[in-house]
Amino acid sequence: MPRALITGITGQDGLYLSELLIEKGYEVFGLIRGQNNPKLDLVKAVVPDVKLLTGDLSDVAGLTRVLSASQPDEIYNLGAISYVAYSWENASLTSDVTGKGVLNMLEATRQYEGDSTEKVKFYQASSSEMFGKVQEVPQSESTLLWPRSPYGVAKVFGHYMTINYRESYGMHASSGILFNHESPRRGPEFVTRKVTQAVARIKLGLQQELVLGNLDAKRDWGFAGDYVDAMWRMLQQPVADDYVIATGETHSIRDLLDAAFAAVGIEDWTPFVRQDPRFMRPAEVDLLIGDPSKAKAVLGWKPQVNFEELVQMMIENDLREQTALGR
Ligand code: NAP
Ligand code: G4F
Repeated sequence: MPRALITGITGQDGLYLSELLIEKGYEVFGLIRGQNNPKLDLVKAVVPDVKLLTGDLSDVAGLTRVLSASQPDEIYNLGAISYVAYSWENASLTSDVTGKGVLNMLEATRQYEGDSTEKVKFYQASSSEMFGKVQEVPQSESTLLWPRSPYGVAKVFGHYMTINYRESYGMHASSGILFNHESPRRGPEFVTRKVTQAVARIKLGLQQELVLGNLDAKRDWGFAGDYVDAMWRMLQQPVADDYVIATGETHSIRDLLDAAFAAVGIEDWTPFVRQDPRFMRPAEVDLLIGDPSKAKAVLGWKPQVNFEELVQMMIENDLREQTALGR
């Protein structure tokens, strides 16, 4: 039975990846932080077979202990402070966790691997946010990185550290440059879920208004369930490498509003949406669109859920959830 360790087990991707690996027959260990993590019950309910170990990405001694306890064949480093807007207010903490945390995981892995000839396979959750002020359209593995947020800068550090550990120590360390991926498990602070939750509540008469920032930014949005499959495929390759994972389509926040309101039968959303500078960012990433052709050719990966299906899935989930809540 292969063993996998996942950091960020309580997050959107951690849950989908745990389900996938358990279905494939893995013994799965998850790193959970804090002495009373509020998402512990959710993890236990969704993936009861995952074995949880406590630790924090900023504590390398704790990570070393977690590696000895779990003895993993594969490590998926998904843990991060992942909310871009929050990263300006907490730049130093974001650098420590989202940036230096990657180095801590790589170093703990290198020490755990020791002189063994069996390579531990390491996955780093890199991000399309690294492309920032994009230097090429669409963005591929060779596009110059130009991050626009403290989060993006921290991800660039983690990305290049992963490549450096691969090149310096021959580690099987791969980096997935994943474009935005969403699901009914997406945190409500991200724009897709904020919109689908609000649209469901407006439809049910529980909310009157949706307040947003920049409506013109464009994102390449895919389904998280498809993207965790790409992570697993990367670690099954004989040689580690970097891959862009994306749909190759882009949509603006306005397109998202069109699709979400249309899904509940509202054609004109303008009476319900207000813009507020509070949600504007100090520096914006205007356009993301990925070129996933390398992942298609090498990993045999392609997205299964398109933009309209994704929005429909999230709206249906939020209508169910908000109906049950009823307030
Ligand atoms: P998410 O839902 O925000 O989950 C982040 C996870 O990181 C949570 O489990 C969180 O645990 C954990 N974490 C935060 N600080 C930590 C710390 N100090 N030590 C250990 N764990 C910590 O993120 P996601 O959407 O699943 O994304 C997974 C990874 O992919 C992240 O690295 C993200 O930056 C990256 N990524 C995401 C996307 C996307 O569109 N979703 C795209 C590209 C890259 P708590 O519950 O304890 O807070
Ligand atoms: O949903 P968002 O917060 O996602 P963002 O910033 O693209 O970051 C996500 O994707 C990255 C991959 O590219 C990940 F690495 C990262 O961890 C995260 O998962 O914002 C998307 C867009 C932005 O342009 C933002 O300015 O939506 C715009 N937006 C407009 N109004 C808003 C809002 N975003 C949020 N969160 N809230 C708003 O009210």
